[in-house]
Amino acid sequence: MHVVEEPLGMAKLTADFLLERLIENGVSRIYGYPGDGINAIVGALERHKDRLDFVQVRHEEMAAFMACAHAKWTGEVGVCMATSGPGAIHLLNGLYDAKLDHQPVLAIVGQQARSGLGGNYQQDVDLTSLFKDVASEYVEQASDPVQIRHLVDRAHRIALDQRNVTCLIIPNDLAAEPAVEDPPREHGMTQSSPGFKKARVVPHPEDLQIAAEILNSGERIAMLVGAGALGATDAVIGVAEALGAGVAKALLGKATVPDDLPYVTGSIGLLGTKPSWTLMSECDTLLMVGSSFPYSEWLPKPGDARGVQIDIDARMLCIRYPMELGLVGDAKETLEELLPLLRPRTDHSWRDQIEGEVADWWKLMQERALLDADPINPQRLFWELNDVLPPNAIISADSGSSANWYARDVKLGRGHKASLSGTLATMGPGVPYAIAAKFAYPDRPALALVGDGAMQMNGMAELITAAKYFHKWSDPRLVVLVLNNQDLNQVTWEQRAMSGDPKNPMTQRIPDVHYADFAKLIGLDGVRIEEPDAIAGAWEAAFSADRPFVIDAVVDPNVPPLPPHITTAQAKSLAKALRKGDPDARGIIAESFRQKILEFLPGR
Ligand SMILES: Cc1ncc(C[n+]2csc(CCOP(=O)(O)OP(=O)(O)O)c2C)c(N)n1
Ligand SMILES: [Mg+2]
Repeated sequence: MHVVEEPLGMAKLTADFLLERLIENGVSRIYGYPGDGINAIVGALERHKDRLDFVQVRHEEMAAFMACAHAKWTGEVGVCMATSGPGAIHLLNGLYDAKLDHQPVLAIVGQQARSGLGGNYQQDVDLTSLFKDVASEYVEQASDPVQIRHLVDRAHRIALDQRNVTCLIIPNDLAAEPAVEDPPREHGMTQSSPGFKKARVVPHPEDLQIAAEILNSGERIAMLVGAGALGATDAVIGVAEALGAGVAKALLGKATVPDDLPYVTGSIGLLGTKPSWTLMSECDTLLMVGSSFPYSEWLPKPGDARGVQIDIDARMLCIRYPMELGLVGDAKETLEELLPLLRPRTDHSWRDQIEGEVADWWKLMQERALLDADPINPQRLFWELNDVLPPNAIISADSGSSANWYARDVKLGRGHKASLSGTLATMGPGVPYAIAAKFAYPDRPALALVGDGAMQMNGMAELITAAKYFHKWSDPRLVVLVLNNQDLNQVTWEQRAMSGDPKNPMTQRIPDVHYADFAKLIGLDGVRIEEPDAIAGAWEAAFSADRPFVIDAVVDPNVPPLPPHITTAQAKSLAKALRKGDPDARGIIAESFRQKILEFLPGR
C-alpha cells in the first residue's frame, strides 16, 4: 500500500480520483443506486456533479439496462454503478443484455472492506467470480489506490474496443483512502493514459474482389443487415441498388434502412415478414452484413445460395450459414469499397418480384391491423403509430408480443433510432431504454412499446424515475404504450405453437392494472383506451403532452403473433392446444380466420 504524506482531511480521495478519471475518459453520466459498499464514491459524486451526472434508478438492473441503452443510442461507453453484494447482483441481467448485444458497458461495483474479505462478512460476495462471465473481457478488483488510474483507463478502452462489458470492483475502504493519481516511476508500477480511436477496418483488396465476383455472378441477391450496419445506411442502399437486391433486417438492425424503400422486406424470422421469407428461400446469393441473427432455419437452405458475410468481429463470421467468404470489416467502409467493384444489373425481374411482395405485404399488414378484435386489435395501435411517429423519435420495444408488432408493423425512417433486447431477449428493457434515450437526447421524443407483464415486472417502478427527472428534459415527451392483454401473451402463444399446450391461466394470466391512473398518481399523464376509435386520439395526446404519458391499451390476447411461415409441426401443435381445452380457443379461431393466418397453414 502507498503511504501518502498529505494529512487525510486535505487529500483527494480515491473515490474522487476514480470519478475524475472516468470524466477524463469521456464519461458524463452514471446510472446507479447507492449503498454503503460505495459510500465514498457516492460522496464524491456530489463533489463532481457539475461534470458527471448521476441518474438514480429504482433497481440496479435498470441502471444496467440504461447503461446498455446509452451505449446503443450514442456509441459511447454506458456506465452503471451499484453497491456490493445485493446491488452488484441486481446489475447482472442488464449487463448480460449488453454483453449479448455487443455493447460497451462499464459496471462499477462496491465491495466490503479489504480487511473483512474472506471473513464471511456481511454482504461479502465473491464479485470477481460473479462477474467473471458477464465481464469476461475485463473484471478487476482494486487492492491498492495506485491501480485506479490504469483500471479506469483499461476498463473504458477495453469496453469500447471489444464492444463488451467490463467491471471494476472497488472495496469501500479503498475508495475512502487518499488518491494516488500518479504512480511512482518504479518497478511494479504501470503508467497508463486514457483515450480510444476506432480503427478503420477493411478487408484486403483481393478479398473484396472475390466478394465482388461472387455477388456479380448471382442473379437473385438477398441482403441481411443487422445492428453492425446501423451507421451504414447509404452504403447498404448503394450496394442493394447496384445488385438489384432485396434487403431484410434483423431485429437489432431495424433502423438500418428506411422501411419506405420498396425493396426492403423488413424483419426476418419468427417476428418477420413473408417477403423476407421469400427473399431468403428463393435467393441464389446471400450477403450478410453486421448481423448475428440466430435462427438459421430462416436463412437459405445450406447449398442453395452462395454466401458472403461482413462483420467487424471474426468470431461472428460464418456461424449461421456456410459462407463461401467471411470478411472482417466495418460495414460502412467495407460496403463503400465493395460498391465500385459491383456490376450494375440490367435484369430487374428479381427486384420486381421482391418489390411486388413487399407492396402486397404492407397491404396485408394494413388489412390485418384494421380488423376488429376484442376490444382492440394490438396491430392497429402500431399501424396508426406510423401516422404520428415523430421523425426524430427514439423507440424501444420489450420482449413479448410488442416485439412482433414493432418488428412487422412499425415503419422506421432515416431519423429514427430503435432497439430492444435482441439477443438476451429479456423482459424489462422497454421503459429503461426509453429513459436512457431521454438523458442522451433530451430534445428528442422517446417511445417505449411494452407488454403489461414487463410493465408489472419493472416498467411501473421505473416510471417513477421518469417522474423524478422529466423536468430536466428540454422535450419532456416520453411515451409508454402498454399492451394490456392481461396475459403473458408471447409465451402463451409459444406454448400453443411449440408444445401443443393450451393456455394455462395459472401461469399465464396477469392482473389488470390501470397503468394510466398510476402514471397520473405519480405526476405523469396517461389515458386508458378500450376501443379502436380511441387510438388516434391517444397517440395525438401522448405526442403533444407536456410530460411522460402512458397509453394503457386494452388489447385482445387472441390475435395470433404467429410467424409468417408456419411449419407443419407448429400448425399441428397449435391445433392440438386448441383441442385440449384452451380457454381462449373460440376467440383464437375467430381471430385467426379474420387475420388470414390460416392461409399460411400447410395443406391450405
Ligand atoms: C426476464 C424474463 N422472464 C421471462 C421471459 C419469457 N417471456 C418472454 S415474453 C414473455 C411474456 C411477456 O408478457 P407481457 O410483457 O405481458 O407481453 P405480451 O406478450 O403479453 O404482450 C415472457 C414471460 C423473458 N423473456 N424474460
Ligand atoms: Mg401481456
